[in-house]
Amino acid sequence: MSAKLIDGKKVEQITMDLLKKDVENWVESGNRRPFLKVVQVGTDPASSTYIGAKTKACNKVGIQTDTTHLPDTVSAKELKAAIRSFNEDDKIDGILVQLPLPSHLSSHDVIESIDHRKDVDGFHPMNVGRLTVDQPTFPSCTPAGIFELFRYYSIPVKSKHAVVVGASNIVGSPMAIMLSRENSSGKATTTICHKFTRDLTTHTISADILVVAAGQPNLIKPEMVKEGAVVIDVGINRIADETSEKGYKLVGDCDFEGIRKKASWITPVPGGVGPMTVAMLMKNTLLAAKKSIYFEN
Ligand code: L34
Repeated sequence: MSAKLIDGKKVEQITMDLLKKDVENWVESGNRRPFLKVVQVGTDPASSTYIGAKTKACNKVGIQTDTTHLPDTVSAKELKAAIRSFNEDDKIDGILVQLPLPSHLSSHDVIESIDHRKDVDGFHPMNVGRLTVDQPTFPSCTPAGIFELFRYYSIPVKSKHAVVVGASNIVGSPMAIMLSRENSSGKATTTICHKFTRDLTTHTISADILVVAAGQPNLIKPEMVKEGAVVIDVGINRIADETSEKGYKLVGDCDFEGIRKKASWITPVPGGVGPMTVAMLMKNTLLAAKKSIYFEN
């Protein structure tokens, strides 16, 4: 078998075109243009790249945005004071603090200081909690983007065995919740694997849908994948490469060339899940502006 390619760039473009129309309709009906506030602490180059992609996407769909840059020496108190001022600013619809944060800052504390009605990442415990009990919420962007890809390519999820490798708060955990819930588009039998899992292959080999978000290049090899599986590679690792202009190349967590001979569907890196993360952030920001999830008190 040779896997069909899941083209994240293409689905991103289609999604963004629809969102642009939604934003224009919203503004033409007399509403203020949506506004996304991004916060970057420090100068991590990967974070700068991702924020660049988000800013570009905002410009494309007509969402206003700016980025507040804070030094990596910023104290928790100063960072939370900045977030408080954004919470209180009626012109700001969505707030995003790019992760990872420098090690002296607790991402839990920082995320909890964001008003959950502006938490367009869907990382606040209120939004994660609502996700787990099937209440309207901001779904976190990467899992939501993966579900968009399933929908676009008519890849069935219900009653399949889904295996998620990696249990991070950003991807693995919310992905597993969305796959497993009865009332969502999931309804899959779901296994979560993580760094304490014994004999990873026992689990991955039985996956109809394999979602890999471990941040470890070449973790998943062809012999770990079932014939005909759907393989979603969320990993985005920078590997030194002198032949490229940037000095690095991007690879996922899967042996792409080996696995594409066995899988039925596969996402490339780059051009797979990454672009969808950004498109879903635009969607959540519009939901925040429309107050679709939480009503004004
Ligand atoms: N708060 N922090 C917060 N929210 C997020 O949703 C993220 N994430 C992850 C890191 N920290 C975060 C992102 O935005 C990862 N991530 C992200 C965003 C965009 C892309 C990848 C990861 C992306 O656009 N990827 C492109 C290639 C980009 C490149 O050249 O490096 C792709 O085609 O995969």
